[in-house]
Amino acid sequence: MSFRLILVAAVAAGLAVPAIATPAVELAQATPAKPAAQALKPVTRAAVIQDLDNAFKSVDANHDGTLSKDEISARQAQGLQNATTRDRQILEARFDKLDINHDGQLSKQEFVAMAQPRHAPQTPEQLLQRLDANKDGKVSMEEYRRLELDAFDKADTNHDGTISPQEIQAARKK
Ligand SMILES: [Ca+2]
Ligand SMILES: [Ca+2]
Ligand SMILES: [Ca+2]
Repeated sequence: MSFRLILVAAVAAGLAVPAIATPAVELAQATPAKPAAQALKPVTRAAVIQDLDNAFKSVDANHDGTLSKDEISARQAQGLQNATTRDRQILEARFDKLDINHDGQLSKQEFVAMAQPRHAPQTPEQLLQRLDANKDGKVSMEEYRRLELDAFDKADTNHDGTISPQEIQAARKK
């Protein structure tokens, strides 16, 4: 529970999130990374819904209001590709720093090759199964919101519709 909440807070705050996440977060993650925010900020329920809905719409390629396995699969592939590209950029930058004397002991190609293509922690089928509450084989926007909002509501202990920095801290300690 506390883990999921941290994800909710992190996503809403635009922070980088760990690789393991709720399905909705995992898909949301597949969108290009937002710049990292520094301090914890209050997170409103409305903002969480807005983020989830935006993520949902970006996955819903044919705009029919539900997410099919193919749409989930396509987004996963796109996200993994972005992540792999980021890995390579980081490694290239690291190499440029290390290779001070340019003696060619380790070729850039070999070094960058260490970045293996990423693998999704869950198959599209598994993601669909976790999100698809009514088991009709598609994910509705309501279903997409559910896991995250459950976590949000548990964390919002005074039920004012906002997770304050204090509530975020409290949930982390649980
Ligand atoms: Ca669709
Ligand atoms: Ca469904
Ligand atoms: Ca609150």
